[in-house]
Amino acid sequence: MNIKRTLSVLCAGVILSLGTQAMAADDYKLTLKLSHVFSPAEQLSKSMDAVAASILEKTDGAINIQTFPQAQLPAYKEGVEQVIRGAKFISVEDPSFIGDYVPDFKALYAPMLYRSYDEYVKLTQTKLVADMKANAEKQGIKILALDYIYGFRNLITKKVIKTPADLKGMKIRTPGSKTYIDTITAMGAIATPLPWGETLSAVQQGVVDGLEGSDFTNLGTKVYEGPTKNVANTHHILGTCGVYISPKVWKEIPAKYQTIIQDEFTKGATDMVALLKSQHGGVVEELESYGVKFNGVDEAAFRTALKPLYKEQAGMTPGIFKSVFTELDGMR
Ligand code: X3X
Repeated sequence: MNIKRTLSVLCAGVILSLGTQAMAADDYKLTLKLSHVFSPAEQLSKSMDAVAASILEKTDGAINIQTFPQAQLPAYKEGVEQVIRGAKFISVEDPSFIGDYVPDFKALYAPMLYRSYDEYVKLTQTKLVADMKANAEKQGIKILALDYIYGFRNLITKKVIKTPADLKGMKIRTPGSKTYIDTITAMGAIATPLPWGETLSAVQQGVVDGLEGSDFTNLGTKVYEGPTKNVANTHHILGTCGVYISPKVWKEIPAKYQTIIQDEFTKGATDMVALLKSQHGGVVEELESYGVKFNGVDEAAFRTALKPLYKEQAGMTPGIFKSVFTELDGMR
């Protein structure tokens, strides 16, 4: 076959395959189930719904993300396991729940690290965290976002708490990850892990003496209606959620849709942080109008109590805490 004819056959083949890909991309449809534990009244839920709607619209219906709040589907550790298994599933949980697969994320989500939302957001944009995300992808977790911040977590109890000694013997509900259990234990209480769905009844029935969560959680899930009317402003953990999908599922998605999905989740987090910053003052006022009382705490005493947690755990990158503190010091 002469050169000219060979070239024209090759070109026809390339055009055909591009055409098929384009057609495939145009015919492409994917439904993903997105699971989280937040109630529909909380901003996290609203933000996930808004991002899903925007992705559906911008992909002309090709990418349909069905959102499931309040742990209707597997959530927490079980939700992350769905991602690891390669399910068509998006898990929205705080980074402590991917810490079992990439321990360095337990350092990112360690207690009393951040003084503001912005410090955390800036840290997520560093090479240090980019390397952690690359490692997560190797472990089967593609991270689409890390900064769906839902507020600093405080102690929410029946009695006023000011020092670690005040927590002695008190059962405090936490989510089920090691980070929370270690944090509340080090702060002086008896960590009592429960799924969110069992938490308010446990408080009502006196199974626990209190819980810890953000002011947005307090308002959004009506914790304030129960007996735990005292909030100790410990700010012991910055509550934030990441958005996780299987790399196997991700790479099957046509690039043009990947770009839309990534852009919308990135924008959704930026919008949510701005919203919570503007809303926090009003949330505190509204909680106070329901009889919630806020108090300061002996921050130095809690920092001292939490210091042992900045020790590298199994699987962590040597010096990870030093790297995190260096980045944060550089911002201050
Ligand atoms: O993994 C996502 C959150 O960190 C889980 O925190 P949790 O179980 O205290 O739930 C927060 C509430 O706002 C849920 O409504």
